[in-house]
Amino acid sequence: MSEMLLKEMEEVSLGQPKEEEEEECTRSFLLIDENESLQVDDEGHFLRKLGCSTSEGVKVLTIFGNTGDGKSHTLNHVLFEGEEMFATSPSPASCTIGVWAAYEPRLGLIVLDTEGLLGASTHQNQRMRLLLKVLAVSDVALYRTRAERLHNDMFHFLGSASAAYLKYFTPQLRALSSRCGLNVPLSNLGPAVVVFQETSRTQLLGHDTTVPADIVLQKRFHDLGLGTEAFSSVQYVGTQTITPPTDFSQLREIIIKQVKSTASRAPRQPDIVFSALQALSDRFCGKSRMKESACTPSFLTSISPVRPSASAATFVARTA
Ligand SMILES: Nc1nc2c(ncn2[C@@H]2O[C@H](COP(=O)(O)OP(=O)(O)OP(=O)(O)O)[C@@H](O)[C@H]2O)c(=O)[nH]1
Ligand SMILES: [Mg+2]
Repeated sequence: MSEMLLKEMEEVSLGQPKEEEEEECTRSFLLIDENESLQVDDEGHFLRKLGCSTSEGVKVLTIFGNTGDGKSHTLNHVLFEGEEMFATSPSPASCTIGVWAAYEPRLGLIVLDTEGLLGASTHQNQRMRLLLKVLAVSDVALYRTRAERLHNDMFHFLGSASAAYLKYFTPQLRALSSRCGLNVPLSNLGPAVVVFQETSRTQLLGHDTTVPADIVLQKRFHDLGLGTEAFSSVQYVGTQTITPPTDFSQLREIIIKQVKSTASRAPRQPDIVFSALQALSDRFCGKSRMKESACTPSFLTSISPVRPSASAATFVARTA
């Protein structure tokens, strides 16, 4: 099945990497700019920038969270041994703009760093749509927060993302499910979410109750009337830092487990990740074509589905 589907994807001729691009593999590169424009020309260019070959099976991890909460710092420490793979900054202005990419070869992991939420951008809908597109190609979505108590904005972001994911990708997921004879709920095909909270003064979720933290998290979604059906799992990892440095060991352990797990999704060829991103970029553009209703998150109303089958590659690729 997967071979047949893979034949639908174009063959990529890699050629010799250019010297300047070989050097770039030690740093992340801008994959999608703040205007949602892909910054690589084709699959070959994408692979050269990442420094990985088309034969390697990869997964995708993307980090989300509010600006300045340490997303880039977390990726550097959890996945790149503290190397400044993703730029960080002590400046009061947002640091990461758009979506940046790097490759972790030992895990076979494409790592995406994103523009922070609640930043100064005046294009909130555009940013949300950009984040949703990268969520759609992700196997693991990491949400980083330094809130001493979990704020509703995180639940609203994840709940809205789940709703949008289901709304726009359910037909493709159903088609894939029946074509592949998968006897699993659709949610098993969505990304796994890991919420990473770091506190300094407050106790972690689940500390003062016998109820596990993951269940406490689910209850918050429920109480806010938000669903997480699109996600294959929603897991909580907390660490309290009284004296720095931050202990990332539990987070790293859980991420490695998620990346290595093939329970709901197997690694796929990296060029397919690019094809899926390109298809999503073509399909979802900025012109508003949908009517807004009271219960529709505003960013959804600015998504324009143009070619209904275009993003099927993402889901096809996930089970290849
Ligand atoms: N020592 C220490 N510094 C941290 C930690 N997390 C973040 N920082 C610092 O805090 C500043 C902001 O962190 P970033 O990783 O740039 O934050 P960000 O979430 O990526 O911000 P945006 O890119 O603007 O969305 C940087 O100077 C980091 O070095 C941490 O756990 N320990
Ligand atoms: Mg950053």
